[in-house]
Amino acid sequence: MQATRRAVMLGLLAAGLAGCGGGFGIGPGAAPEPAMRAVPNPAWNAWVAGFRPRALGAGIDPGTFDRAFRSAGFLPDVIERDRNQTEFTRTTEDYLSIAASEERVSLGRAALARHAGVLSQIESRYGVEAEVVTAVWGVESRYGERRGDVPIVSALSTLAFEGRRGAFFESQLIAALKILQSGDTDPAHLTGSWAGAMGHTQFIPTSYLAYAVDFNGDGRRDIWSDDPTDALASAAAYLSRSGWRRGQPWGVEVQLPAGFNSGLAGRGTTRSPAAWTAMGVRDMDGRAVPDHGAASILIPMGLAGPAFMVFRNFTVITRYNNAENYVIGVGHLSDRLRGGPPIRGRFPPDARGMTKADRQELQRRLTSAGYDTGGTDGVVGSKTEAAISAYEAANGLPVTGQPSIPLLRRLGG
Ligand SMILES: [Ca+2]
Repeated sequence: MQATRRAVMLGLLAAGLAGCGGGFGIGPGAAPEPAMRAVPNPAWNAWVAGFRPRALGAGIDPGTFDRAFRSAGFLPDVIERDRNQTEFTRTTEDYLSIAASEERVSLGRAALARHAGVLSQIESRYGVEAEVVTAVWGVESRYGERRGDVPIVSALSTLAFEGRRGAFFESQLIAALKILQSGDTDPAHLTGSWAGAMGHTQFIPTSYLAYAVDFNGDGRRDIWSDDPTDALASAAAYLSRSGWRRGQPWGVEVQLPAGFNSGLAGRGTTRSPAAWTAMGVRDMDGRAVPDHGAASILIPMGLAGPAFMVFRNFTVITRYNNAENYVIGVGHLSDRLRGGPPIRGRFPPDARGMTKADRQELQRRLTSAGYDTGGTDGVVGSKTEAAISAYEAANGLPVTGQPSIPLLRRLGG
């Protein structure tokens, strides 16, 4: 989970398009973050003292600054996360297995029903469909379940002090202090992920300042509280101001004609749906795709995997988070929340020659043999690897922690 989130975060931070957190709610590990503890660090204290005049120069008043830092501290775990170089990017299949799992779909439909009134008001005000706002919520924090409890001033000051991308984190820290100065929340409630994404929809502080709204009218833009109203409206405001077109799809799954030139795939090539139709591209029922405006074809797992025709609203979601899997995840989850079907195209076997069904079967067999894989979603995460290692060790095999067809066979039927 950490690696996934981190890869997404880094991608969007590096691209300078950072809107929000990038999928705090995405991950095979259902467990929340372990609590992070501050430890004394004289060098961090010195950095804070040196930062204080810069913050005051940026318009932060001394009282706000001192209140914010009274309970703040250096968080070594944040540095560890930031330096952890084991990041990787999940395949689109794995990403969708998590982002649009049956569980996340059913939780989302329940959330949609529970908040139908306010989501409908948000849709009227901002022109962003309830299912889309709910899908962002689901991917970002699992509908508010994983908002993050890391103190933001501590996390951002630790990252700014550490120095790698220090300027970026210092600007986020100043934005966080502005949030406190505005009175929208107080230091105890200013919490989020280790890299500074906050609340139900995982806004980073600068995005909060630019887009957060007080939708329930209590005078505070509160994206942290149990009531998701302001956070959902803020996400809608963000998408709306990024150019969202109501009633238009983000994309549709399509089938490509035999011999389709994969060089035409990618966001860099845009054509009208009619032009794609003329080339033989069809929706999954074999019909021409209606004209939703200029469109690109995406084949995130190559020609052997599913294909999507994507439109302007795809690009709007990239303003929130530029990772392609993220946008497909949010878009597809919104379709599922609207009652749409799962992805119909086949996914190719992974690098080990295993399909998702193989990986799920392996997880089921390990589970029945008494090794906890943390679920049977077909996504190989740290729990599945640990289960494989434990099985291998107990059976006198070389310990690899890696799934394989021979291992699946060895585990029998
Ligand atoms: Ca409010």
